This record gives sequence, structure tokens and C-alpha cells, in this order.
Amino acid sequence: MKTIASIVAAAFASVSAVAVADDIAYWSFSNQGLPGGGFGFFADEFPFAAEFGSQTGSATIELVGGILDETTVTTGGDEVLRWVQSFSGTDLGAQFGEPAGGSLAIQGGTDTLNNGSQIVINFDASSLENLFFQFDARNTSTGFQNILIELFNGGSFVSTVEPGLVLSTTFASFAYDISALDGVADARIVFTLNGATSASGNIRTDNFYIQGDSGVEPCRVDLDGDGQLTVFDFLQFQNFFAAGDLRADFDGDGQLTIFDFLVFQNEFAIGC
Ligand SMILES: [Ca+2]
Ligand SMILES: [Ca+2]
Ligand SMILES: [Ca+2]
Repeated sequence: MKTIASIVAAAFASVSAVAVADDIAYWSFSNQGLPGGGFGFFADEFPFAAEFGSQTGSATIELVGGILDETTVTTGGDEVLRWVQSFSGTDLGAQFGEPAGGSLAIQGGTDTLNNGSQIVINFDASSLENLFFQFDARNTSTGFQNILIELFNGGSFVSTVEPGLVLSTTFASFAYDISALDGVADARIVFTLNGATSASGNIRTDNFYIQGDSGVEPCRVDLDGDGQLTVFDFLQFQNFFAAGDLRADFDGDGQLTIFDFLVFQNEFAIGC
């Protein structure tokens, strides 16, 4: 049987993370009002940083290919991306209390040169597991009809999650298991847009939302729930035990006995 001293020593040597499904990155496109009036995107807003989640400011959306970088000047005097609009969004998949607000809308462009262009979502999944992705989208009748969604590890193809997204002219939500990116540092979700038949035809996307967790199982020995094993968990066990609180019933027999202490001590020594 280990001494209290050895348990305390183990406490300070042992650090663990407790798994919680985490909000990694979320974009609502709710703040696209232009100084001169109306809504839109400035060229230098891309790569467009995540607005919420643990990777706020570091996960990004990039626009690649076509004539997506072409700019124009609004009647209000703002130089904005010509074929990337912030049309009305949706609150279907909104998170963090965000309103419908605006969207990220891509238009076909002159001579539909934006067929083949891409929306690329970049994030760091090196310490993430059980990744999940959802978003909302709609199109217009002459907008992109053929949308491919693939996963990449840097420049290397990983898998196809959506071979042909079917959109209508009302918003719908779409959700995908993207766990093929679990553990990937340079994780990318890539939309490739095709099938637009007019310059103004478009796809509107909104509420891009990535979730995941640390992959560590919840740790019941972490009695104070701070994500680490310390002497305070040991003290908390003693308090529960002394108070007859069944949270100290570690062997699950409905009674508090020396065996609960032994089970707690063993799990504590093993760590999480
Ligand atoms: Ca929105
Ligand atoms: Ca703890
Ligand atoms: Ca017991």
C-alpha cells in the first residue's frame, strides 16, 4: 500500500486533460457592414479568421482560384471583392447566439470564370480527435450546382466527404464526420465550386462550424474537475468519504469502505 506521501508526490507529477467536446472554429459573417453603406468583403479580410471557438483568429477561410480576387468600388466608395458578397445569411446552424446576419456568397463571375474556384478552411487539428463539421448553404438557379467537398493534409488529399452537394434556393444545413483529419496539423476542408451558368448566380454559405475534442477520456479521479490531478483531488476524496457522499464510492458497491480508498488510490497513481 502506498503512503500518503507517495500519493501526494504522484499528484504533483501527474497532469491530465479532461475531454470535453470543444468549439474549435466558427464563422457567422455577421459583421460585414461597409463604412460607405451596404455589405461586402474587403480583399484584405482574407484569409478570413474564425470569429469564435478555441482557434478564433488562427483558423481561417481562404478563397482560391477563379477571379475571386477581383475588386470593385461600391457607390459608397469602398473597394471590395467584386464576386464575393455578403448576402443575407441564416440562423439555421447559428452558434454562440449569433443572428442570421450575412453569409459568404460566391458568384459565378464574368464568363463564369469562378467555376473551379475554391473555399479553403484551414485549422490545426494536431491535438484534436472526433472532428465534426457543419455549415448552411443555398444557391440560386444559375449558381453553382456541382460542389465537391474534400479533406486535405496540407497539399495532400485525404478523402472526399461530399462528392456532389445538392443545394436548393432555400438554406439547408449539412453535417460531416471529418475525423479523417484527426491529428493533422495543417488540416484543410476544401470546397470546389462548379456548374454556375451566369455571372451573378451564386452559392451562399454560412455558419461554418468545426468541433472536436482532445481525445482523452473523462477522468473520474479528477474530483475537483480542474483537468489536472493534484493533492486537492485527494483532499476532495477525503471530504466526500468523511461526509458519506457516494461520489467517493469508487468500487460502486453503494457503501463507503476501505476498498473505495484503494480503488481511488490506484486510479490516482495510474493517472488519466
Ligand atoms: Ca450569418
Ligand atoms: Ca483535479
Ligand atoms: Ca464502495
